[in-house]
Amino acid sequence: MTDRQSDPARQAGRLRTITQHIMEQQRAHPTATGDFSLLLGGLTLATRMISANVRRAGIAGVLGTTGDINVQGEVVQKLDDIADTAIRRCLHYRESCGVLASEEAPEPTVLEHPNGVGKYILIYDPLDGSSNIDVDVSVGTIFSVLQRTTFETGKNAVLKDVLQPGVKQIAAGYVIYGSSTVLVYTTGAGVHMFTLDPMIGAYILAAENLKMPEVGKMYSTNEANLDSYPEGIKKYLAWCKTKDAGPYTSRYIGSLVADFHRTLLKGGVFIYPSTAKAPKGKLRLMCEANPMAFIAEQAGGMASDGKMRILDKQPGELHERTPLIIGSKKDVQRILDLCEKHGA
Ligand code: P6P
Repeated sequence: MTDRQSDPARQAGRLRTITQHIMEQQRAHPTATGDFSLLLGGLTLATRMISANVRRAGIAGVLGTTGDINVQGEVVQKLDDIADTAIRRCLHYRESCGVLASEEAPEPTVLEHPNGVGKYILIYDPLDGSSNIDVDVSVGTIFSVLQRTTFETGKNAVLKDVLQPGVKQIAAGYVIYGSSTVLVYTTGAGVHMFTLDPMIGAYILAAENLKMPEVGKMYSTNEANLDSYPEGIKKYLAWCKTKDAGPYTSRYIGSLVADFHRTLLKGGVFIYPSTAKAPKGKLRLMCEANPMAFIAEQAGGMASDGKMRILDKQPGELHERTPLIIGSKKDVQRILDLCEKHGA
């Protein structure tokens, strides 16, 4: 290696953008036609727009609510609307995208293109954790990509096409708008992480093939709901507090993307089980649990609803909720064993 090549500055200067990385991933799929890169390119553009808005929220007059209530029965934050609009605007003309299914909208939207309907379905939560925006807690965009199985455009046919189990995802990811804007995604060939450089507006590769620690020392759950938790979860949380366990540390931010991102990097487990207030769980199967489960499994972790693998669940409706136990394999397995013995 010549001096120049070994020069750290030169090494440090080597960078790979997400666009390049997606193209490389695309080439790894022999049947790939570039359509997939077209879709992900539109999505990364939208998240750059969302990041710019989130970072100026307090001065751009975009804090607070629109006064509307969404299909989830939640008050819509102004930034929810801005994020959803950004994604729709950036994906509308990407011919590979045929259907948009937003957490903010009651039904999927079919995108008509001159050459017909695109082959991909994008399911997304435009801004998860948005109730935390006004207090400057990290929020995020979560996305899941499926392939259309039929190209019928009738409302029921489209919905049937969208309601596929998580195991059918061809890509999933999230962007966390935190101390920096970080994008994590998988196409089934490992989990890769990028940091947005605001100076040049490009996502730069930070880490490839991320692996979740096999066991962690952190659990993440809203213990205010403990009384109504399933018995198996209660037993696990009690164990975490014992000397035998270490004990564990509790960390809960109340923003799924932030709690999951920490679990991915540091290990441990995030638990949102059924509660008295949310008997079927609070988190959405298709736009939250499935994408995070795909990433977790690609990073060597696990994701379950307490009884079955998240990715095997057949959705019955677009905005279906699910309990979610996700994180390090050994932690999740310990919970599942206790749930089997004491009740999930
Ligand atoms: P709780 C945010 O509203 C969210 O949908 C997830 O991002 C987060 O994990 C969860 O709800 C927090 O719910 O009931 O603990 O406030």
